[in-house]
Amino acid sequence: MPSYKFALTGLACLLCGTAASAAHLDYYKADLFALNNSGVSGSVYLTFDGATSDDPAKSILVQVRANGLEPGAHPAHIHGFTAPNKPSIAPTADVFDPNDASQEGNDGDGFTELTEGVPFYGPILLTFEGLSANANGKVVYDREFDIADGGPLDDDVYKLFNRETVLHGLTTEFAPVAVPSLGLPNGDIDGFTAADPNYNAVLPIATAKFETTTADMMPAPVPLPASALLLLAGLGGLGGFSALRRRSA
Ligand SMILES: [Cu+2]
Repeated sequence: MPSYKFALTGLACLLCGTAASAAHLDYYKADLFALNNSGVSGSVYLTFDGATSDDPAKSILVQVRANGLEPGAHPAHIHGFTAPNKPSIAPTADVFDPNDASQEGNDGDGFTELTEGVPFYGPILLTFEGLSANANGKVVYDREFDIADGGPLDDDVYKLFNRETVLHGLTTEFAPVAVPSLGLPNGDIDGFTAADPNYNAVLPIATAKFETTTADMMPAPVPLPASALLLLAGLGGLGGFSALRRRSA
């Protein structure tokens, strides 16, 4: 009987362990809507990795696959409100006409500026650090971020379908305008006053709200750069070589 009992306990523990280690993943996708005639297209994907009994840490994997950006670094974020379940709204053409000065908070200068977008989508909740476009204006970005338990990006508390992504940064030929309240020397644009071409780092270029999706809709991870592959091949080669030496010795 002791051996039977041991076997049963072992089986129970095995099942228990399987359940505990099962990942708690939620998937979201935002199909980008171009703002300010940026020509940007693509999608932003989130994989929320929630707590399990053997791994209480929470994280979000951010994946951006986009085209049509100016080459170089771009600010990009998840925006949202900290009030429970208050959804962000994408300032797309159906809710915000940048030429309509009669709309509250709209200067009617043809641009959807940061200061006009924030009331719709809320403050920054997460910055996609290190995001940049290559020489062809393409972004392929994967990065995982730790998420505070109970914080505004904890999908268990504030569902991520209430959140929104915004990509920023565009060169225009209009006069930059300071936004002292945000500490930005050129955070706005006077779309009525022509100027030399100048880069406005915070001008929104694309936005979208996240929608729930499934694992099969997520992009493949960023392939390793060629240098990393060479290094791995080199390490593998060395390992193979030493194994060969051990055998022949
Ligand atoms: Cu932003």
